[in-house]
Amino acid sequence: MFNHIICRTPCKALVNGITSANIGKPDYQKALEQHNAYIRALQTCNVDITILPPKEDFPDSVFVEDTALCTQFCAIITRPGAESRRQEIQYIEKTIQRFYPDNMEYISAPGTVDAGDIMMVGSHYYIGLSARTNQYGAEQVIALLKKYGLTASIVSLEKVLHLKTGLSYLENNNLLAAGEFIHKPEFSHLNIIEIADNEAYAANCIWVNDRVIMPTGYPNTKEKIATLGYEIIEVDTSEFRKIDGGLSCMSLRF
Ligand code: CIR
Repeated sequence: MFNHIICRTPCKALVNGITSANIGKPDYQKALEQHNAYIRALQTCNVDITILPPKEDFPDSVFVEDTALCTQFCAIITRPGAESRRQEIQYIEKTIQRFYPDNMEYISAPGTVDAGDIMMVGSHYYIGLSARTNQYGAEQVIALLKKYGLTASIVSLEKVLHLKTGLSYLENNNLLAAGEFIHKPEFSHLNIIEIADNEAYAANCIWVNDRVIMPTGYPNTKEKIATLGYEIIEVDTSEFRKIDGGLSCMSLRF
C-alpha cells in the first residue's frame, strides 16, 4: 500500500531533456496536459500527492523517480548518473525530509545511482547496473538498506536506460518484463508477464494500491494486465517517451 506520491510539474526546458529516442522533441503544452492526466489518475488511487513546482534549470526534473529511493524505513537521496541531473537532488531533499525526518541516507561519490534502476519486490530491492548506476552506487544502496533490515541484489542490464524501463513489479508476484529481462534467472520465481518488443515501452507501468497505470496505446499489454484482475488506468505519455521517460519516472511512491 502506498500512502504518498511526490511529482514535479514539467518545466519548459523539458523539450531539451536527455534523449536517445530519436522520435522528435516533446511539445511542452501537450506534455503539461499529459502530466495533469497522470496526476488525475493518481488522484483516484487513495494516496496523498505532493506536486513540486517546475525547475527550469533542470530539463529532466519531471523525472523525480531518479532522485530518491523511498522505502518503508528510510529514504536514500541518490547521486544521479547524468551530470546535467546531479543537482536535481537539492530541490527534492527538503520535501523528502518531511516524510523521513530521522532516516535520510545519501549516496556519495564515486557512487552514482538513478533510482529508476531500483525495483522493489516486497522487502527486496533489485538494482540495475546501467549507464547511470555504477557498482559503487549499487553497493552503497545495498549497505544502506541492510541497516534497515532490507535486502538488495545487483542485476546487469545492457539494452535499456534503466532497470524499470523494461520491468514493472505489479505486486502479487506479477512482473511485467520486456526484452533482455524476460529470461533473467533472478526473476524466474515470479510470474513473468512477457511484453513483446513492439510494445516494450508498456513494460514501464506503475502499481498504485491495486490499480495499474499504464501508457495509452498498447492493447496486448493492456489485455494481459486486465487478465490478472487489475483495474487499469491508461495515461498518454507520448511526449515523455520522446525523452526516454515513462510512467514510473514521473513519481516517487511510498
Ligand atoms: C534521462 O535521460 O535521465 C531522462 N531523459 C529520462 C529519465 C527516465 N527516468 C526513469 O526511467 N526513471
